[in-house]
Amino acid sequence: MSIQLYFNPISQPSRAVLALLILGNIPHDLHNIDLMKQEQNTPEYKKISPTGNVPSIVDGEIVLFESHTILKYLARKFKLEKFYPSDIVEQARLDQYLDWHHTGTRQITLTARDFVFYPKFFGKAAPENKDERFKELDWYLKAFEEIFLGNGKNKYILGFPEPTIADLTAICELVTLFMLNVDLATYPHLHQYLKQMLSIPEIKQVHQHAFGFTQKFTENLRQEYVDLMQ
Ligand SMILES: N[C@@H](CCC(=O)N[C@@H](CS)C(=O)NCC(=O)O)C(=O)O
Repeated sequence: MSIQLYFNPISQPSRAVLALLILGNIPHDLHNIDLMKQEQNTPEYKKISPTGNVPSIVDGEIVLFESHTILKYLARKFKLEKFYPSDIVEQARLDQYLDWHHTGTRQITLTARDFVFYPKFFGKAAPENKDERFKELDWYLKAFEEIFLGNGKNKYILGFPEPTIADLTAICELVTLFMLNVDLATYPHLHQYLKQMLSIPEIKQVHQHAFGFTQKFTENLRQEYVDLMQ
């Protein structure tokens, strides 16, 4: 039976789950939830995801929300050992990143939401503490480089030899840096990591829609982003 994925291609955690479904050759059907039309808040969808968020999945009787829960479930169910090892110590090492991600790397999306997305699409005023928020973001990006990429020593998060679910979730957030037009020269290890991850065709593929969207409304989009997505 195919996994039913409820998602939106602009949503970072949705893309992470989609990437694993594709890379893991897991049979699946896609159900696009239009966030602009508030489809995430319909009573029908809330039976699947009571938080009113994407992504969520239905696997027969099993209904799950929260992307990291879904990623671990799929990797375990389909025995995708290289994406999420069965060894509990290795799992715990990866879980460190997965937990940090929600309040760490996810700052990228929260910053893009408050300073780009809401003002542009909903006419909402950007917060006044811009300098403070961008300083905080800079701290998180440098922490990502140092702690998880070992300042360039690690090809993949925490030195795993191949991309894991930690990398799948991370890259989806990092691509959102494009919306902020951040200069990647400030983060050389992150830049290198983006190059590596986006050289995987399936990973690039899941970001095409979101990138097209970014290209449409970002003035003076940096050439380095276009190069990464070519
Ligand atoms: N921690 C959740 C985050 C899910 C989330 O924030 N999804 C956003 C899209 S990226 C959403 O569905 N937002 C709906 C809304 O804001 O109403 C996960 O990892 O799945």
